[in-house]
Amino acid sequence: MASAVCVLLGETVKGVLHFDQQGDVINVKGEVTGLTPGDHGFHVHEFGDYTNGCMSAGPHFNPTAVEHGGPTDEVRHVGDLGNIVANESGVATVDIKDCLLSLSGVNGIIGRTVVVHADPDDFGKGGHELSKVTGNAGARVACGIIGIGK
Ligand SMILES: *[C@@H]1O[C@H](CO)[C@@H](O)[C@H](O)[C@H]1NC(C)=O
Ligand SMILES: [Cu+2]
Ligand SMILES: [Zn+2]
Repeated sequence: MASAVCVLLGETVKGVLHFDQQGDVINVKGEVTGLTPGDHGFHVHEFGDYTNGCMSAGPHFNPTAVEHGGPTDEVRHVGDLGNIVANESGVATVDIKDCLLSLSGVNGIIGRTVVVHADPDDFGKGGHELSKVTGNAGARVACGIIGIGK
Protein backbone atom coordinates (compact mmCIF):
# COMPACT_ATOMS: atom_id res chain seq x y z
CA MET A 1 0.00 0.00 0.00
CA ALA A 2 1.30 3.42 -0.98
CA SER A 3 0.35 6.55 0.90
CA ALA A 4 0.53 10.32 0.72
CA VAL A 5 -0.38 13.21 2.97
CA CYS A 6 -1.51 16.80 2.42
CA VAL A 7 -1.78 19.63 4.96
CA LEU A 8 -4.28 22.23 3.77
CA LEU A 9 -3.71 25.83 4.82
CA GLY A 10 -5.73 28.93 4.14
CA GLU A 11 -6.64 32.10 6.01
CA THR A 12 -9.43 30.38 7.94
CA VAL A 13 -9.68 26.98 6.28
CA LYS A 14 -7.41 24.20 7.49
CA GLY A 15 -7.23 20.45 7.16
CA VAL A 16 -5.25 17.27 6.80
CA LEU A 17 -5.81 14.63 4.14
CA HIS A 18 -4.44 11.11 3.91
CA PHE A 19 -4.26 9.22 0.63
CA ASP A 20 -4.01 5.46 0.66
CA GLN A 21 -3.77 3.46 -2.53
CA GLN A 22 -4.57 -0.22 -2.85
CA GLY A 23 -4.43 -1.44 -6.41
CA ASP A 24 -6.36 1.02 -8.59
CA VAL A 25 -8.30 2.57 -5.72
CA ILE A 26 -7.20 5.64 -3.81
CA ASN A 27 -9.00 6.47 -0.59
CA VAL A 28 -8.78 10.15 0.40
CA LYS A 29 -9.65 10.65 4.05
CA GLY A 30 -9.47 13.59 6.38
CA GLU A 31 -11.16 16.61 7.83
CA VAL A 32 -11.32 20.23 6.68
CA THR A 33 -12.42 22.99 9.07
CA GLY A 34 -13.24 26.70 8.87
CA LEU A 35 -15.47 26.39 5.79
CA THR A 36 -18.81 28.02 5.12
CA PRO A 37 -21.58 25.38 5.35
CA GLY A 38 -22.32 23.56 2.09
CA ASP A 39 -20.44 22.31 -0.96
CA HIS A 40 -16.90 23.30 -1.83
CA GLY A 41 -15.03 22.35 -5.00
CA PHE A 42 -12.18 19.96 -4.25
CA HIS A 43 -9.49 19.24 -6.82
CA VAL A 44 -5.91 18.22 -7.42
CA HIS A 45 -4.24 21.03 -9.35
CA GLU A 46 -1.29 20.56 -11.67
CA PHE A 47 1.67 22.12 -9.87
CA GLY A 48 3.17 21.75 -6.41
CA ASP A 49 4.04 25.44 -6.47
CA TYR A 50 3.12 27.79 -3.62
CA THR A 51 5.24 30.77 -4.78
CA ASN A 52 2.23 33.08 -4.94
CA GLY A 53 0.00 31.06 -2.66
CA CYS A 54 -2.70 28.75 -3.98
CA MET A 55 -2.88 30.56 -7.34
CA SER A 56 0.56 29.14 -8.26
CA ALA A 57 -0.88 25.61 -8.26
CA GLY A 58 -2.11 26.26 -11.81
CA PRO A 59 -5.12 24.58 -13.44
CA HIS A 60 -6.74 21.26 -12.55
CA PHE A 61 -4.43 18.27 -13.02
CA ASN A 62 -5.49 17.16 -16.51
CA PRO A 63 -2.89 14.93 -18.19
CA THR A 64 -5.37 13.77 -20.85
CA ALA A 65 -6.39 17.34 -21.86
CA VAL A 66 -10.15 16.86 -21.62
CA GLU A 67 -13.01 18.98 -20.27
CA HIS A 68 -13.80 19.45 -16.60
CA GLY A 69 -16.37 17.13 -15.04
CA GLY A 70 -17.65 15.53 -11.88
CA PRO A 71 -15.81 12.67 -10.18
CA THR A 72 -18.13 9.96 -11.57
CA ASP A 73 -18.31 11.43 -15.09
CA GLU A 74 -16.61 9.56 -17.90
CA VAL A 75 -15.06 12.81 -19.15
CA ARG A 76 -13.26 14.60 -16.34
CA HIS A 77 -9.87 15.88 -15.32
CA VAL A 78 -7.84 13.38 -13.29
CA GLY A 79 -7.86 16.01 -10.53
CA ASP A 80 -11.65 16.39 -10.42
CA LEU A 81 -12.63 15.08 -6.99
CA GLY A 82 -15.98 16.89 -6.89
CA ASN A 83 -17.16 18.66 -3.75
CA ILE A 84 -16.59 18.28 -0.07
CA VAL A 85 -19.57 19.16 2.14
CA ALA A 86 -19.21 21.27 5.26
CA ASN A 87 -21.79 20.99 8.00
CA GLU A 88 -23.23 23.89 10.04
CA SER A 89 -20.00 23.98 12.08
CA GLY A 90 -17.97 24.45 8.90
CA VAL A 91 -16.43 20.98 9.14
CA ALA A 92 -16.19 18.67 6.13
CA THR A 93 -15.38 15.02 6.75
CA VAL A 94 -13.66 13.72 3.65
CA ASP A 95 -13.86 10.06 2.64
CA ILE A 96 -13.55 9.74 -1.14
CA LYS A 97 -12.66 6.68 -3.18
CA ASP A 98 -11.34 7.31 -6.67
CA CYS A 99 -9.97 5.02 -9.38
CA LEU A 100 -8.42 7.63 -11.69
CA LEU A 101 -5.99 9.36 -9.39
CA SER A 102 -2.82 7.50 -8.60
CA LEU A 103 0.21 7.91 -6.37
CA SER A 104 2.50 7.04 -9.29
CA GLY A 105 2.67 7.00 -13.08
CA VAL A 106 1.07 9.45 -15.52
CA ASN A 107 -1.86 10.11 -13.17
CA GLY A 108 0.45 10.52 -10.19
CA ILE A 109 -0.48 13.29 -7.78
CA ILE A 110 2.52 13.41 -5.44
CA GLY A 111 4.14 16.84 -5.73
CA ARG A 112 0.90 18.43 -6.95
CA THR A 113 -1.56 20.52 -4.92
CA VAL A 114 -5.00 19.93 -3.42
CA VAL A 115 -7.18 23.06 -3.60
CA VAL A 116 -10.40 23.71 -1.67
CA HIS A 117 -12.69 26.33 -3.19
CA ALA A 118 -15.14 28.89 -1.83
CA ASP A 119 -18.03 27.74 -4.02
CA PRO A 120 -19.56 24.46 -5.24
CA ASP A 121 -18.14 22.70 -8.29
CA ASP A 122 -20.96 22.51 -10.86
CA PHE A 123 -19.32 19.48 -12.61
CA GLY A 124 -19.30 21.34 -15.93
CA LYS A 125 -23.07 21.66 -16.05
CA GLY A 126 -23.62 25.16 -14.66
CA GLY A 127 -23.68 26.99 -17.99
CA HIS A 128 -21.04 29.49 -16.82
CA GLU A 129 -18.08 30.15 -19.13
CA LEU A 130 -15.84 28.56 -16.45
CA SER A 131 -18.03 25.48 -15.91
CA LYS A 132 -16.20 23.30 -18.44
CA VAL A 133 -12.80 24.49 -17.15
CA THR A 134 -13.03 24.73 -13.36
CA GLY A 135 -16.62 23.91 -12.45
CA ASN A 136 -16.90 27.61 -11.58
CA ALA A 137 -15.90 26.81 -8.02
CA GLY A 138 -14.63 30.29 -7.19
CA ALA A 139 -11.76 31.41 -4.96
CA ARG A 140 -9.08 29.11 -3.58
CA VAL A 141 -9.69 29.15 0.18
CA ALA A 142 -7.03 26.61 1.13
CA CYS A 143 -4.43 24.44 -0.51
CA GLY A 144 -1.59 22.10 0.28
CA ILE A 145 1.10 20.19 -1.57
CA ILE A 146 0.75 16.42 -1.62
CA GLY A 147 3.78 14.67 -0.13
CA ILE A 148 4.97 11.11 0.31
CA GLY A 149 3.35 9.57 3.37
CA LYS A 150 4.81 7.23 5.94
C1 LIG B 1 -19.92 18.86 12.13
O1 LIG B 1 -19.04 17.75 11.98
C2 LIG B 1 -18.10 17.65 13.05
C3 LIG B 1 -17.15 16.49 12.69
O2 LIG B 1 -17.83 15.32 12.44
C4 LIG B 1 -18.82 17.44 14.35
O3 LIG B 1 -17.89 17.37 15.42
C5 LIG B 1 -19.78 18.59 14.59
O4 LIG B 1 -20.53 18.36 15.77
C6 LIG B 1 -20.71 18.74 13.40
N1 LIG B 1 -21.55 19.92 13.58
C7 LIG B 1 -22.86 19.88 13.37
C8 LIG B 1 -23.61 21.16 13.59
O5 LIG B 1 -23.46 18.86 13.02
CU1 LIG C 1 -9.66 23.56 -7.87
ZN1 LIG D 1 -11.43 19.95 -13.41
